[in-house]
Amino acid sequence: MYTQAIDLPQNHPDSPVTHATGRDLAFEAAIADDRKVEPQDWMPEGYRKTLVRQISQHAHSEVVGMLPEGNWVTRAPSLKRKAILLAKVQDEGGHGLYLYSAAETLGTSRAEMVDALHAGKAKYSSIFNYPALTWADMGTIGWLVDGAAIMNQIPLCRCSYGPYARAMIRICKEESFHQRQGYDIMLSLARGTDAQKAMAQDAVNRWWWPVVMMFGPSDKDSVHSAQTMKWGIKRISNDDLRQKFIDATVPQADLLGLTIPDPDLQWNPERGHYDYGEIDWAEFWQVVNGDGPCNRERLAARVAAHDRGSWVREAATAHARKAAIRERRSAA
Ligand code: FAQ
Repeated sequence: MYTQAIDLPQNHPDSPVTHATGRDLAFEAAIADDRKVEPQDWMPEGYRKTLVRQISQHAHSEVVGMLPEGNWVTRAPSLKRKAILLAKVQDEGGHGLYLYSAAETLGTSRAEMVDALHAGKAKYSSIFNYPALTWADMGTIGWLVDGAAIMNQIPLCRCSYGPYARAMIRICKEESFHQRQGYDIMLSLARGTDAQKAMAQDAVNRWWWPVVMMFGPSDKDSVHSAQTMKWGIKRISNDDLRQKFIDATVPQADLLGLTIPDPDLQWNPERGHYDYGEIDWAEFWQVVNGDGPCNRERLAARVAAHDRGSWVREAATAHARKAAIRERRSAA
């Protein structure tokens, strides 16, 4: 699917210029008819930049998101849980790779995107700047963080940009397993000893509000939503997704016998939704702007992993160069 990246997008600086109005109209028609925009199609520069921003941030989130859970692989309480967690963390790495590939079809290289992350210029999801302190955090991350990620990502399967939409279909299938494995951990803890139930409740208390914030600023403060919704990238607004997530999650918490740490949470029969309390936006922006509990630690871990892997990249490049020389020689 991503071999399309080797074609030049139509508005690449090296592409021949064709009739501007025709290109605009073709793009507008594709959006209006809900057809996919593909890498070879002409697209406005703003559309391309927006996609690179969102897809690369998404890829970085998947890769940084491996850290809180990766930290628990050696401490999983059984071989079965260890194997499941290992597979989950590996899946998140895979999601990062599909997404970097999808972003590369827009004419930006993975090296550029990774450099921007390491330089602190590119964002990744606020949620991964919170610490995973106990085994119950593995259940809560799967249940709530993956649950929120799915809620946000299902509409992205209908995104107007083909490579992103197609990557999201596979990612969402895997995320739904992740959510269920998290809920399964929570069920075991909630049905366990008093200490296990208390551990589960403590994890929910710490993760609930950061997860609610994960959907992004409220619609009135979301700078990109209006345009990205016009372009069919985003299909549902930040606040609407947040509400859908809360409505879906409260009954799941009830089934576990766990309390959601929001005294204002209550069913509103007129709205047909749960009302919920005030979000601490100051905390959200502090974390987004680099000053959350684990921002420095997360970035340092990614930079160190990248540096430690430089010999692998060098060896792979040298191997590819030699293979190409051998192929040329045998063809001559
Ligand atoms: N954290 O105008 P908006 C996962 C920024 S994957 C940090 O509303 P937009 C899987 C936003 O970038 C989780 N920054 O922006 C997993 C913008 O700043 P900019 C990641 C945030 O793009 C599970 C500014 O605020 N998912 O969890 C956040 O229309 C378990 C203004 O905001 C995606 O990336 C935030 N939470 O809407 C992995 C999904 N929210 O760029 C491991 C794709 C907002 O101008 C373990 N992305 N900002 O500098 C999206 O759907 C959108 O980009 C939003 C933000 C909804 C995140």
